[in-house]
Amino acid sequence: MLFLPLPTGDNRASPPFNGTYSIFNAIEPPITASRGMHYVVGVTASSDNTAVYYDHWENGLGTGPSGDEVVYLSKGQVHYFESASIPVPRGTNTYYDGGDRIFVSGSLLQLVVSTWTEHQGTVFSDAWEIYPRQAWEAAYTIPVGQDLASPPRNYRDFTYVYAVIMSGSDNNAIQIRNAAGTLLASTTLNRGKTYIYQVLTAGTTVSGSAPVQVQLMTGRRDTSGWEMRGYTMMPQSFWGNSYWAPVPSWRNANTDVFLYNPNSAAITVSFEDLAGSGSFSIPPRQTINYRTGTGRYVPQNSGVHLSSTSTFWGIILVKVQKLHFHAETQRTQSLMPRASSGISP
Ligand SMILES: [Ca+2]
Ligand SMILES: [Ca+2]
Repeated sequence: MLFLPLPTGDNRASPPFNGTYSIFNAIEPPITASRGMHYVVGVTASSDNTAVYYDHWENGLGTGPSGDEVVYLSKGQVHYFESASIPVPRGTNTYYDGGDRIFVSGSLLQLVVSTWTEHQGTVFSDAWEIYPRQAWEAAYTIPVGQDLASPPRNYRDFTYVYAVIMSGSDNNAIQIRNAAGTLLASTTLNRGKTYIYQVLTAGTTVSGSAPVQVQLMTGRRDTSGWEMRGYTMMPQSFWGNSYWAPVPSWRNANTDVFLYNPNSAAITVSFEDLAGSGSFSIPPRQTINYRTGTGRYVPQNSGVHLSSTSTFWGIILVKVQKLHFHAETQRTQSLMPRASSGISP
């Protein structure tokens, strides 16, 4: 079972958010709200006779293999649920959108969500890989925050960082804390409902009294243009101390990896790529990128192996220059632990 994240319509009381529209509009205003939002869900079946039950929130969420629509897929078949011009503010008319539920029987389903504003279109968007409800946990640590955009790091890609937190059950007590453990915000979410939090500092933690899923929307805006990126957060219990980052740089695209040390002591991270190997240190509860640690981006045609004696995690960022748009599109990815990726060095 999956819950679709990134709704256009869930509001936080103060400051007001009209769901993801408000985030897009914060990164690159003004975006015309009256043109609405676009939302696409792409699903791929891993075996024949896969039944995909689509359950809209607008008429209430059901449980188990039920919903408002059933699609049958064969192995490798792709299907899209897509809506255009979803109103802002949202209202309750039916669209394919965040807050809906998908139940799958017959196979594992690969599911990717993309959303954008109709005003700006797909040049200002990204895609999020969505984990099934069974893979959610109740504790997450966000490896990036808006403080990274300032000195000494100057990682401008994180000028804006928003966490979009969704609950899979009713009466889920959500707490947001900084890396030192100080409570920053709290709320209670029901099933399929969302809370948006602007992440000011790297290492901010999200916890629930029951499992949640957490998506990130990050952005920058300056004289060279604007850009937005999306990430799906991995629960902290899945973090490890050895990763393969399988995304190389290529012509006109630089790949970087942002690594967070959740420990109370500095850790040493060893790296190996096609250009060589070495190690660098990450201070306690801080984030540094591959370029800072190694002096270079991930080389072309090269993956990266990263390991440490302690737990850490990170996200991969690819910057693709698209000069015609005077903006950038990008691919993003979260680091997968070696144990779950099945890749051997
Ligand atoms: Ca819907
Ligand atoms: Ca329904």
